[in-house]
Amino acid sequence: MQGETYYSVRMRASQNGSHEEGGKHISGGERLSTFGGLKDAVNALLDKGLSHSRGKPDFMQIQFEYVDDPIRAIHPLQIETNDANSAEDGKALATELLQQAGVPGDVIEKAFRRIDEFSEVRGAVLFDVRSGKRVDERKEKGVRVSRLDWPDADFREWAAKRGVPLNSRMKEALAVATKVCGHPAVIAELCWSDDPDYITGYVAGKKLGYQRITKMKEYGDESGCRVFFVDGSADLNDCISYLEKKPLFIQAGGEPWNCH
Ligand code: WAQ
Ligand code: MG
Repeated sequence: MQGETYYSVRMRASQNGSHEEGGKHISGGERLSTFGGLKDAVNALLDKGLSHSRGKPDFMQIQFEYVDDPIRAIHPLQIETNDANSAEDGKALATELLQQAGVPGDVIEKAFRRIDEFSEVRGAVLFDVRSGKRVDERKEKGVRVSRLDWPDADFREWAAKRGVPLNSRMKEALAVATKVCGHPAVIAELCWSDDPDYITGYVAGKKLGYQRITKMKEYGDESGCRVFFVDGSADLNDCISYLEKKPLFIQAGGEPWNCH
């Protein structure tokens, strides 16, 4: 990967107009690609946005741009799967795991109380573990983790070694969580999909790893969330710029996750 030139490729799709016009968010995606791989990357993102369980988009934007920054490769977080019998169980388990990662109980409660509002955001919400307040000031846009990718051959090898199914959604989520937890200001992440046909979610943390939770909501429910619990006394501009701009590959043979 070293020495090659890479491009950040991003897609967003919505229905009933663009996101700016108040359209419904359908799908988003991000990749890192060589020049030669651009056609495949754009096509993969086009497919992702066109065939989505949240609906048919009438607005889509796909763009690529040159990445003028060396790209590091880091090792994916450890993964574990926790079974939950109901959405209620799943949320209780998520609360426990977030606490284990160092998020105070009252802060978790405050975040859960605002979860409907956060589910309207098309990126992630940054939530301060000190004040129990949202601190990203990005409104319905949120913070979108970009400039990351996990080369497929490496993912396949990683999955085969662990007997993990080749689930592209898990691959993407684990890549996001690994990048997110790589920043020192991030204490933990809470996420579940806004897709009505996917009910597994996760809590992730540096030491905790990527803890999947098999049921976080009911089938048919179109509300998801992505909350990054951060230490509000840290430099949050640095954190946001890392999440949006710092290019990163996930690679089984890469550096340990705790680098930045
Ligand atoms: N950066 C920030 N926020 C994002 C990003 C990103 N790159 N991608 C998605 N989001 C936010 C956004 O608000 C979405 O509405 C929400 O997260 C859910 O995104 O089996 O599929 O892509 O191990 O629907 C987790 C479990 C699946 C996977 C999560 O999320 C597994 C999922 P989705
Ligand atoms: Mg989604």
